Amino acid sequence: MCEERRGLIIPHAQTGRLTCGDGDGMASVASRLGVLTLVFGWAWLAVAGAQAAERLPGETFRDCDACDEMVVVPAGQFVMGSTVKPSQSPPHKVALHKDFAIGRREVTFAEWDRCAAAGGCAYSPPDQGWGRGDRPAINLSWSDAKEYIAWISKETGQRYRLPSEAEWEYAARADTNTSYWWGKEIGADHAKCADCGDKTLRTAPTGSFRPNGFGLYDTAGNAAEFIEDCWNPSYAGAPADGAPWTAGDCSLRVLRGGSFLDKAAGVTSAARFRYDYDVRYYANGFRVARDLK
Ligand SMILES: [Ca+2]
Repeated sequence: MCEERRGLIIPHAQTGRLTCGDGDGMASVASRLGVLTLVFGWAWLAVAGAQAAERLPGETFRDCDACDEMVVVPAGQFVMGSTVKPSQSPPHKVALHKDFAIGRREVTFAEWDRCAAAGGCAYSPPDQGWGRGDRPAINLSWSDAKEYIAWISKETGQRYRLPSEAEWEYAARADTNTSYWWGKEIGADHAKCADCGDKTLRTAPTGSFRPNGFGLYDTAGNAAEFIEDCWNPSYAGAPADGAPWTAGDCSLRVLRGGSFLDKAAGVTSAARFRYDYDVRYYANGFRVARDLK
């Protein structure tokens, strides 16, 4: 009887001979060699495929030429929230156990319009006369965002989703614990907001400012970003594992990062807002996240 493990025939480690019984004839050995080649060929292809699918933290990629540019964010721990406002309290430890991918930019009008043209997104939001292209798609509700998520998932065969609130803040902080990822003060020309230097009250093309340490653009300001979680007025009882908070007032959803309309306090890494899930507003958009294999 040959040595077999989980359906694989194991070659002898030293001689290369099959560890078959003495009674096997040459035809039988040749047949088994053929099986061996086939099995190990499949095994090699499986390993090569797994390696090709593996993405490393910091790696950027797109699932298609016109798809959202994604960046891989490493698993890790951080302290979420702040003591500045009751809605941001209490600060609490969150551990994200898996790497995940998140959009480097807010979903742009170009990306949204592709979804609309394909019939995946029913609504074509107005751009306030500021232009489309690389500007963040605005005038969107949480429900609109979910339509885009469903469409891009189907188109690419990947599991896109909205970020959880914990994932969003972790990615926005990028290993910082200051009010802004760039430091303690709002300063000038770090983001698009009402206190950020250029005071024109409109969006900027995504990626107009330096990205944070994880490679994300415009987490602070520009378009406010819907995330998956239901609204809760504080973090008492919040998940500690990075999962979305599915309990609470789910007719309200959370917006993060503030927008071009907000002053300094509204665009901190800890700032939170709530909005009706089905109401559109000209400061509100979103960015996507995606599971890795
Ligand atoms: Ca933003």
